[in-house]
Amino acid sequence: MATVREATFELFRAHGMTTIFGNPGSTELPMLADFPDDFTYVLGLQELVVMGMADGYAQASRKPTHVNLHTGPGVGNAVGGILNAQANKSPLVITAGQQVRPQITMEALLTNRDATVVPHPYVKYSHEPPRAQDVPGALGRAIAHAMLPPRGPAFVSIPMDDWAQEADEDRAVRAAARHVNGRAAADPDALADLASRLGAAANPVLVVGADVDAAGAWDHAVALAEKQRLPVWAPPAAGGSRIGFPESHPQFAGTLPPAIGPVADALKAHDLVLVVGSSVFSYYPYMPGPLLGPDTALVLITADPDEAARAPMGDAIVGDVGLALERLVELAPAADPAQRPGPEARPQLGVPPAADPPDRLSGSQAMAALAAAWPEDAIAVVESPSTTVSLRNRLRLSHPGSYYAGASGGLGFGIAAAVGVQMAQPSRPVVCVLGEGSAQYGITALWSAVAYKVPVTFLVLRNDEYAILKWFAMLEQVAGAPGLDLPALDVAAVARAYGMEAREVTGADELTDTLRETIAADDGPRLVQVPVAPGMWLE
Ligand SMILES: Cc1ncc(C[n+]2csc(CCOP(=O)(O)OP(=O)(O)O)c2C)c(N)n1
Repeated sequence: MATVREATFELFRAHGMTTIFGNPGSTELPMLADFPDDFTYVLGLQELVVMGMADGYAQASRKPTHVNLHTGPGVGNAVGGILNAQANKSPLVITAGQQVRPQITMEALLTNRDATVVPHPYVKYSHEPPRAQDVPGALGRAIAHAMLPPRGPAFVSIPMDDWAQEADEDRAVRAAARHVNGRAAADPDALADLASRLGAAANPVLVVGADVDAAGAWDHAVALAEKQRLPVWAPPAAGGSRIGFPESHPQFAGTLPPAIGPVADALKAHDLVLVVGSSVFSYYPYMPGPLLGPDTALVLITADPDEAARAPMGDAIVGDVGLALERLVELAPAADPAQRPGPEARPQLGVPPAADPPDRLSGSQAMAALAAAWPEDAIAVVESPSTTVSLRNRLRLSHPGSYYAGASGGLGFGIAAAVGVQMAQPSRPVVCVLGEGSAQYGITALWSAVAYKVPVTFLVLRNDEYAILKWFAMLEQVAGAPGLDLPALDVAAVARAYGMEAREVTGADELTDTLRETIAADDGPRLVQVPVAPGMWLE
């Protein structure tokens, strides 16, 4: 007879979940006993980075991914990462150890009291099975929840004495054999109506969001834009966790501004805005104004019923964004070039603005130096607030699965996610661009990159401050706020302490040459630190 542990590992095998990201404690050891040879355990040194590595891996592999946490304290540390995973729609199956059942009610040490409560607002399913024999079924259900749209994390708390119990063979085998497919097509009438509206519109526009990348639907988005001759925007940057449309395409208009008034302004010349695979919208900061111009209508296509319900304006159609785009390409009429000449191509960006002080590169110069070293197929994992706009403008990423950033705005995602993305995409170079402040939240993931020889290039922009917060202070008219300077934070020195090869470079050419070298190296991670001038870089 199989044990609960054996039956559960069979279930993970059946779903291709043979990589486990974790940080173990005594309550997790019974799960890890006799660890099978066909499974890989990836150790993260703190739970936020365990979450981040799994999140990057799940998004880049499109597979449900198992994260194992240490009872109450581990889940507590992981909460910021669970919030990120929810915002990223990352299909994570999170397990946490728990006291043995006979000691839970007396709250013995390491009891995860009310285990399902803490992660609850950020997960789709939060459960502690009533019996050991229910563990495989609960995990099967967690996998289904994680993978059904909108994808996201699901949580199961598992008492440590459950693993050695005898499994209920029939239920365990049936749980392992289940596959739940959630790729639901949108209402055909709604799509036909939308296609007519597109055809009849004078000046429609398309906004392509992160979920188009997650759905593998770039080609359909490009086909619709080209057939209908639509200008294409990316949603406001804060919601831009992935890129769903080639940013070098002549019809790509740029990233929408982040706040209500400016978004309405950017879209006011259009009579119809079609948003696909994004919330409407992830606004920040608050700049009031009408949500849209008086002559502008909006239609959202999303697989997420909550996104559809909470949009503050426009119509919404719920369904798989890839299937919907594919069908719209068939239904929408080809636009007449005389009536829709298409947008003007964005101008090539010139020489980046010089820095002050002049002995440091500007953030835009650093991004231009990165662009000069950029291989076509590289992947950017980005957590560098003051240079994100400049990075997008200069790299103009144009391949699917090439960009990952935390959708919740919670720092501590970048380094860890880059490790997970690289593990899921071993044949593509991964470059992680970080502010030196952001890097600190997930810094221990540098150790995992070294330990597992994950060949990410980490580029750290060292500006000695929380630049974006100084910019927000200006917008919010806040003077005299403390805690916005970061003197003497040397991330290269920290990386060396974790065993990583790291260097600091200063000039633009030196930066490009160094990045070319580190990106080509595939025997382990490298870190390149570059001092940049303070400030925000928006070109
Ligand atoms: C977990 C978490 N804590 C705090 C913040 C607030 N925050 C947003 S940006 C930022 C500063 C980032 O500094 P750095 O990485 O050096 O980037 P820069 O703005 O200088 O480009 C902070 C602290 C956050 N987003 N997430």
